[in-house]
Amino acid sequence: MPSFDQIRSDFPILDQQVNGRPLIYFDNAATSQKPLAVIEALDAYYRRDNANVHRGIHELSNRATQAYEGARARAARFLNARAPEEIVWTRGTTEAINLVANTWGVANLKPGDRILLTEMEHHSNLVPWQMLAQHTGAKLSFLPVTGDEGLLDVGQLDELLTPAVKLFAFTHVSNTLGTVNPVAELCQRARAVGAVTLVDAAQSAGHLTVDVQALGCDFLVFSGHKICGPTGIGVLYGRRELLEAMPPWQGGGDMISSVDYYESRWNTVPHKFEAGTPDIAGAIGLHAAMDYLDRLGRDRIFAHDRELARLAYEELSRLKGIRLFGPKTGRGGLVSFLLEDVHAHDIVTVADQFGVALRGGHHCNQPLMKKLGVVSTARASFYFYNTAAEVTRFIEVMREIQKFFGV
Ligand code: 7TS
Repeated sequence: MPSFDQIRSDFPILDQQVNGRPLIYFDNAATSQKPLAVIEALDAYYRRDNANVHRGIHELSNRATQAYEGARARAARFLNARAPEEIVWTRGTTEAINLVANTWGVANLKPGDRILLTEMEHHSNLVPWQMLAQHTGAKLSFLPVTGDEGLLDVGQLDELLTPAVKLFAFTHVSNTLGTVNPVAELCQRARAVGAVTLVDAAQSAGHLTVDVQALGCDFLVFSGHKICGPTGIGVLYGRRELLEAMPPWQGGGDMISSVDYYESRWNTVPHKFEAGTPDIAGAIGLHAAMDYLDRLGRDRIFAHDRELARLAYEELSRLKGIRLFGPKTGRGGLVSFLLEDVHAHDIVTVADQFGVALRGGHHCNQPLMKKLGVVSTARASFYFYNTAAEVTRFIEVMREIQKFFGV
């Protein structure tokens, strides 16, 4: 097994200077970089095998179909789903959540029902449910976050998780706070009142082992681009009985079994949810990414990311006037913070001058920002190709920024 230092050469993009300094890429929660194995899988597909899927009987179409369906089987193994039919390809986390809202949600929710979310959801696990609530007359409730420490106030579930709750949707790892939520416990609590669960694994699937059977969730979603795969491809895992009972969403080619002028019959799952020519190359690239991550070992990746986050948190907490968000211990691989008297965008702009890529803003968590009483934070998010030396350099840069702004 390669060490994490050796794998840097698998990522050509990391070997460059930005503003005259070696690039330190700490914006992995937004999107990860891609290893050669993924870039080469895309290249090989387009050079050798490119054709449409599920329709030709010629050699190239057979190859493309096999590769596309092979990637689905790989995604099922990646999540320990019971069968490839439980994997629906989507454009990403956002589209997967919209698919569930517009199919399962529209079919199952009625006035008086409740959708339970948490106060730390990304807009993509909030806005589709607001739209669904408007459409169906269902109401939203929120499991609170405990302030700057950013834990879910699980004690409030007794009150919030009533039989009126038909869906409990929550994130596995918070993209702003770094909190790692107790998914198995939350799913079990939801099941006890008959609620369906949706886990947003956008920030977890590429960082730690995600086993849908062990977690006991009904739906789980993630994006390929955050786990070393290409943009434009993502996964909706759904329990087969649920997927089979759901109406389709988009209509078109591939999602039907037969079509008449006035009506059609639907294809079997998962094809019922995949209208039109899909992102074949994306699925193939994501297959290579999943192989790559599992060769490294997701448990090792998580241990590495967490150690960098722990180090960054500890070093940042020594800075004068720092405000840190999220749990003190047990966080995932990212740190959100503010330096007194310096706007988050200024931190990010000046860090960029030193070659350090951070993110500053509301991180698609506007309601959470309001709750924390801020408009934005700066965020450093780590992955397995980042090093402790980069964290040390990042802290030096933060000191430079404090000097620059006279803090
Ligand atoms: N859910 C969570 C928890 C996320 O962090 C993100 C993206 C999404 C959903 C949406 O994923 P998409 O691939 O469909 O866009 N989060 C971030 C971020 O933290 N910075 O940029 C994107």
